[in-house]
Amino acid sequence: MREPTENTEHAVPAAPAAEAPGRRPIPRADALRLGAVAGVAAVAAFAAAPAAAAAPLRAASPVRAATRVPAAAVPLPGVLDLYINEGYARMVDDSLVYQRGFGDAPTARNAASPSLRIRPRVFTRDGQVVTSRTYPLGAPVPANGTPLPLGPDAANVGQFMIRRNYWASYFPARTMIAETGSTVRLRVFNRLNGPHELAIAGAGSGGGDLTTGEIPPGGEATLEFDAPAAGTYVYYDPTNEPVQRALGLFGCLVVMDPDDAWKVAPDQAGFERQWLWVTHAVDPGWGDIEAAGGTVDPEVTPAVPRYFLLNDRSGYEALAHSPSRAINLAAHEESLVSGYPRQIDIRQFGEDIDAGTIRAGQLVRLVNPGLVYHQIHFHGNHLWTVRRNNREWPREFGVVDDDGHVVLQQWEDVVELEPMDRKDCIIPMKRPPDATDQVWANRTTAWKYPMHCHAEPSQTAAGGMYPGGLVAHWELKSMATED
Ligand SMILES: [Cu+2]
Repeated sequence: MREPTENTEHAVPAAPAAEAPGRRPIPRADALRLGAVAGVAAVAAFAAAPAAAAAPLRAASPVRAATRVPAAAVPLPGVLDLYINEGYARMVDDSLVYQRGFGDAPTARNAASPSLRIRPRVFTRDGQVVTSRTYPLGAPVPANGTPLPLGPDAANVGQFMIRRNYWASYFPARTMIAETGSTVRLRVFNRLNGPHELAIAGAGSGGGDLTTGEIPPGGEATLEFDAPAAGTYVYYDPTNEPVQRALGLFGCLVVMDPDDAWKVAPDQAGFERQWLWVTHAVDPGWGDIEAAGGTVDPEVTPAVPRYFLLNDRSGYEALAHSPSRAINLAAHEESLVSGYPRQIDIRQFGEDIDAGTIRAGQLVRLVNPGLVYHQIHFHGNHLWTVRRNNREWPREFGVVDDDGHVVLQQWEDVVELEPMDRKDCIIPMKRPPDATDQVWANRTTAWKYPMHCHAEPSQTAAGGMYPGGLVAHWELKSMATED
């Protein structure tokens, strides 16, 4: 049931911020925009950084001997380095498509495995940057992604008692997690021939954006800021919006309170574990234009996405039906919602039953850094949407916004997700309402339900190959068998 975590792998030592002589805290307003400079001068922006020369060089990712190995920068304690790289990413039909991304290490354009997304990192309150796919750090990780229950619910046949504040959750590549009270320190290297930028939508004071500002070709920039309020954020390159984002320059920042790590936000919905679902739509035509040195003008060349990804997987790979055990395991851990049924009214956020147990569902953070409107549709259970773009929706006196959307917490079997949208939803993991007693009492295997996007083109790959696109499923487990 318990597996060793990867929490300590590649851990960066804590920045001795408090002890560093001459450290002057950077006022928040100043920290929001430290600006971009070419060369290494930006290092000076981190006044607290100890002697960089003492830190060991980080090895570049392995490449073929014939390929020139790009040099990685000397890492700084407590600072996450992001490399704006380019390369060719494999799609679900084995096509190679030109993409860009914020990677872990400098890689060449022709690298077999270009670094186009970071491994998940956690910025802790005590100043560390920890490489970890799971959070909370140190919490037990659910095998295959599925949290085991505490035990049967004696009052409700076929249902289970859920552990309170117990299980860690897995996060996909591209994720940064920041604990509230932490300071996020980023250094961004632009390795490409055009200007780029890293911005974080809605993470600034007053709900504004944070940004490095423009980073010239070959240049670097730093960005340091206090973790914003608990919530779900998108970091991305707003250059020639939405082109650079669509080419892959995006990721997610999730902010959580480490003292209350099983809630969406303070006083908000509790959950058993959480899932971060990041959608992406890939237009190979746009990639071809930029790869050839051109600049996409969306007016001249409207986007025609041909691949639709969930946590960077599509179709049979997103569904964990691929020949690769590693891909299948990652899909189960990061995307394919699973758990044991529990008696619940999800509108009672985190109702205590007995000590150590809770009535709660699972949180799905839906994020769309891509190009197209998605319609996230679940069979089996409806979802209860609690927040959009980190704003709580009301429980009563709902309103209709300027776009005609109802703003009210409600049951939804289709959750609309506009480009740059973030919605926090709870899936109850409950007995499906139309399962009769006789059927339910005789259940012996897991019940699996589809999730598919109702925007039908997103179900395809390369214009066909249905269902090769944005799909998933979720599972209500059964203790009756080892399913
Ligand atoms: Cu359906």
